[in-house]
Order: sequence, then C-alpha cells, then structure tokens
Amino acid sequence: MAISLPPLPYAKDALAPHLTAETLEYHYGKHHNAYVVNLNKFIEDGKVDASKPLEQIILSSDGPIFNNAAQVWNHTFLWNSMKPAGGGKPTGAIAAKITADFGGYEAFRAEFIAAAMGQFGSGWAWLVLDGGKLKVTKTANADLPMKAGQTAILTIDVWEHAYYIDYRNLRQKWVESFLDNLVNWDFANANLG
Ligand code: MN3
Repeated sequence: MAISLPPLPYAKDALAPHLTAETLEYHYGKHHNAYVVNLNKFIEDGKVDASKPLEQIILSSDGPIFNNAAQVWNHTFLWNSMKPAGGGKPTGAIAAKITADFGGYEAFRAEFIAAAMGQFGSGWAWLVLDGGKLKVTKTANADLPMKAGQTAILTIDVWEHAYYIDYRNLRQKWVESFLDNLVNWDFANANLG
C-alpha cells in the first residue's frame, strides 16, 4: 500500500502571519509531498516493503530511501509541533520537566535557539527525551532522534525552504517566532507520554 501525505492539522493560512499560506503551499504542498511521491516510487519498484510501518522503514534503511522516509516522518511531526496561537511558556507536565531538566524555560529557550542556529546547512533542531531526560539536539539533513534511540518531543525545520519565503535569510527570527507564536505544547505533553 502506498504512503499517503497526511492532512495538515490546520488550514494553510492558520499560522499566519508567523508562517504564511504561501510557505505552507510550498513546504507542505510541494516539499513534504515530494518526499511522499519519492518514497512511493521506491515502493512501486519493490525496494521498500510498504507493509512495514513508516518508523520501521526509516530504521531499516539508509541512503535515498532513508532520506525520503525520514523526511516524510519529520514533516508530519513538524506540522504537529505547531498550532495557531501557540508558543510561549509551556504548560502541563512538560513545563515541570523543562524546569527540572534545563533549570527553567529561559535556559531551554536559549539552548533550543543555539541548536537551531548552530546547525550548519540543512537540518532540524529537536526537544527529545533521552534516557528519561529532556535534551535539545540538532540533526543534519533528514536525520532524526529515533535513529539515536531518542523520543522526539518537538521539532523545528531549519532547512532554508522552511523560512525563506517569510523570513528570508533570518533563521533566528524564524526560530524565535516558532518558540513565541507557534509551538504546540499540547503535542509536546502528548509525546512525553
Ligand atoms: Mn522541510
């Protein structure tokens, strides 16, 4: 069975002005969709066993198959990491865990921005659970926490295609706006389990 592009969890214009409908048209409608189309070509060619869950395809592949499968997963996770009128300080269990593991929200925020800014070229910054502790990490290209045995809690895409329409070259403005206006802490709490 083919892999399908999951529906966006909100309307394409729902994150404006922090992320515009034009960005979602391209980032979801073109980039995310292209990873789905590419992965389906590998399935059609018999190179990928589509009866496996996406996570198993990711963990058992490398090269172009891994890149496309991981990017399908990463982008679905990204859309869920944001919500309209999100951002700001965390609530619920994740708030207490951030205080316990980073010393406070401001320390987490600074570390997350540093990771997102420190990822040279294309990649992702993450809040992950690693051995029961929250950590901030960054990965290059399509790489993702499950490959390192970590549980993803939140992510931001720092490939240029994620922010260039709305923020041009100003990656830091994109990262700050993500934290202040878009983060879906309900999703983070759900991932904490
Ligand atoms: Mn992307």
